[in-house]
Amino acid sequence: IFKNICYTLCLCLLMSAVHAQIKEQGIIPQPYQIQKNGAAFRFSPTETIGIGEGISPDNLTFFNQYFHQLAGYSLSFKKTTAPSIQLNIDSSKITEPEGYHLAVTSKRISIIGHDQAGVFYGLQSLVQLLHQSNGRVTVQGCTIEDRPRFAYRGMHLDVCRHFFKVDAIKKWIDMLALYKINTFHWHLTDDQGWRIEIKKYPLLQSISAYRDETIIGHKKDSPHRFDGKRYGGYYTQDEVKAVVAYAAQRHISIIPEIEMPGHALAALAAYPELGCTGGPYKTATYWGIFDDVYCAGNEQTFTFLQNVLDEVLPLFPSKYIHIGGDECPKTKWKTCPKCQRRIKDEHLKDEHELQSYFIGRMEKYLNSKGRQIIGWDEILEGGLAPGATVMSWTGEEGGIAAAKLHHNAIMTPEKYVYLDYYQSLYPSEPLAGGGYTPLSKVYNYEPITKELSGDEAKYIKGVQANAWSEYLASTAQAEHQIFPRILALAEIGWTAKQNKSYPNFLKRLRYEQPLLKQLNINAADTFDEITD
Ligand code: TNX
Repeated sequence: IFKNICYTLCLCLLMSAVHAQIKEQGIIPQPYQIQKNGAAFRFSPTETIGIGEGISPDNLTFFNQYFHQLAGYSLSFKKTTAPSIQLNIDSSKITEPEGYHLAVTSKRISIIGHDQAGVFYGLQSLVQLLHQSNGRVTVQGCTIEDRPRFAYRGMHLDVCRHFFKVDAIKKWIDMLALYKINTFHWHLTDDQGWRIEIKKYPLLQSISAYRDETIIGHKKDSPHRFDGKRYGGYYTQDEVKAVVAYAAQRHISIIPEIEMPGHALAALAAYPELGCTGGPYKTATYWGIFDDVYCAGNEQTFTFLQNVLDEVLPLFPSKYIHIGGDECPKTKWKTCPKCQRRIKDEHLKDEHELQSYFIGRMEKYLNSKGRQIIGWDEILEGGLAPGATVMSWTGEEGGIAAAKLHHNAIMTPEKYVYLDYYQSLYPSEPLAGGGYTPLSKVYNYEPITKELSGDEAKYIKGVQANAWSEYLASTAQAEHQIFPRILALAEIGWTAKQNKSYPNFLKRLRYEQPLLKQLNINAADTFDEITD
């Protein structure tokens, strides 16, 4: 009897723990307003979702993907009104772009979005509220009113230092969508590899996409791992198109980055006539900054880049094209007769103004094709191109300066939001980039600094976390660096400032971790500083 009582007691305790878990479960990023009502909606396989006027079934396909994993069955939907689950668009009721209203009672789930994206984000919140227990899928009762703080919520991924296959990219795009991130910045060209097929320049595929060794280590002299094999790869244009379409279904815009005038060694290895000295050059086999860059005095450079962009633009419908602009040493330009002639002919003061000339010229070209440019904050040097958006990485100063000049800016300061940096001080952390950006530091980053007036602050369009891949030698390692810190970034981008709280975020993260596991994400669990 005693044994039985103990058993029952344990069971009761367990049940209440499960119940508590359901109650505590939350959403990342934290919604604008959320009120729980203690009810629970129970799904059954016969349920049909009614989708209102103008809602794309794509929104639901994505939801069903998660739902199926959890429940073992999918929900069917029809273009009508349904008694229990209903999705609608109503921009007069929900006034903010990407905003939505979600209401769950024991009898009914309703999502109203301002637009398609709003409905989609309502469904993402629903995914995070779903709970499975004893084979039953339930969602806790609540009323949510939600909308983003910033229009631009991004993640960058460098696929040059290490290459990631299309399947991995798609998997991560799914994750970004789940956390309401709407921009994927795809860093496609760099010294260590050129990763996008350009049909007019086949040597970019046969030479620039590969390097001699696989390397792990920093700079030339630090510990290397040479395995003697050719390393590399690239995405075909068909693959790129497929990824862009996949992302668009998930309300993510992909911004391609074609680096110029620096970080160009891989391209120069194939087309040495584009460098100041004429080469020969080799695709870089270690990390860092290299003196050999595109020659700014050579017309062929501009022809090459314009031809490249002519093939890139049709693949990416994004408003923005990233042209790099960072870390471009001026050493070769200083002694290059063609560059010096250009400085003279264009009445430029120095090599910094030559960089500005370079970017300005490329901006004009892209504008003529209906696109806007984004560049790293070094594009401020020597004068900012007229319509450029600044991506502020060296600090926040670049973004502040841009906003004061009434240029759009995106904050991505390395000190706070670099995902290649260490996230904990545990000795078990794998080799990472030189900085330290633990979860709390990412979370507490505030993109609107006090130097900006209310009017100037409007030019800060949002935030982005950057995953440089020098040390991301595998998809598992990439996931370890990206998750869970990208969830903190998502909350900076989406959640109203007054609703942010790190302790509360950590609580919600605890309930998010099983979902990350279930989705096969190798998230770090030693993600914060040792506090003793
Ligand atoms: C700086 S951030 C770079 C990258 C490196 C990164 C390493 C930026 C615009 N340039 O080329 O990969 O540091 O953290």
